[in-house]
Amino acid sequence: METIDLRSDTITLPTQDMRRAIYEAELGDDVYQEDPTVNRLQEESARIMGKEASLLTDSGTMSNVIAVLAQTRPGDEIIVGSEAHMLWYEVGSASALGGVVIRAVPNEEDGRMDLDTVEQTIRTENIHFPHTTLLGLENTHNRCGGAVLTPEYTSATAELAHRRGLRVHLDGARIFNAAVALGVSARELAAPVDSVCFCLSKSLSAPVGSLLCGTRDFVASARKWRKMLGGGMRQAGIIAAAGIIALEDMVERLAEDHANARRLAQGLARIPAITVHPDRVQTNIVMLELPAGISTSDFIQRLGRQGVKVGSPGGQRVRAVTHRMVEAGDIDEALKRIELVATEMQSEAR
Ligand code: TLP
Repeated sequence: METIDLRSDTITLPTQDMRRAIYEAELGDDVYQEDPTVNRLQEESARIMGKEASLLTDSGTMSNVIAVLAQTRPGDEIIVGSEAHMLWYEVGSASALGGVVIRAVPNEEDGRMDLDTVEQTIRTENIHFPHTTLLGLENTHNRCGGAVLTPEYTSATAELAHRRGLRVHLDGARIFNAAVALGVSARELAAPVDSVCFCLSKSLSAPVGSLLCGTRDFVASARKWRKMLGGGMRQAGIIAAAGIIALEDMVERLAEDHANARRLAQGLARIPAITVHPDRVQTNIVMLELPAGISTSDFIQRLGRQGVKVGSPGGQRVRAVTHRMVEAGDIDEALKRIELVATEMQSEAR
């Protein structure tokens, strides 16, 4: 039985072209900024995002914490959505390493935060209060089921933040999914923000890496913070080489992953034990909900024994992510196996 792995798009393996590019990459010591392949990737990334400069980091997590370290001071407060990756899945790094207080504003189901609530959450000047100095956005929004933020929403949010003296960081781990879904450029989505990061290693299929983009001064400071975190790499061109292929060849095909996610959601909607909203599926993430009588961890284990791997963001919710290594036929096969397990478990629960 072939395994269908829908846990994350991070599981994608490098393509043959990437492996060839890695093999042939021209290399140098990137701590001296002498790796030509890293330099090329960074220049290209900055151009694509419409920023002055960019920096290759080890991971999305590293980019996000560097964005905080470079734009805040210990004791500051930062605002992120209540479902933000920076809040849930980054081991508290912004607080532990950056010494900042994290304030969460509720995320709507579509990944947005209500702007009046954001405005009320920003601190005024008061001897007792920390300074609110950074606002974090996420596009696409992971825990909100891959929801996209439009350029208009991003502009309105950044305009509010800037008016109140905050900088804005965009966690664009999957910004190209958002760009493809909306039919706009990543540059348009990133234009209103001060810093933006995106990942090479998720739906773009490269093995490692994230790019953190912003002004030249910001990137110079980010480079220093990256060194402090131990993220100064040497012949990192072997990573960058695959990243360049990712940017050239892997963006347009994301529409296929989105179509497969819709196909999955539509199929799931026909399974009585499962609640899903196909109309909310905008990119490559599908969130489904199990009834109270079915244990999420048992469901995931039993499905795993049927050769379908999925994950859970908590509670009764299950997450399935489409990517380059699953095709429409795999989605149909996964649906059959999911139906089998869900129907069995529901009848046992009665
Ligand atoms: N997300 C991973 C897990 O950490 C949950 C996944 O499988 O989706 N920002 C966003 C929006 C992300 O979804 C992720 C990874 C990151 C940042 C962190 O990237 P990495 O894994 O490169 O540190």
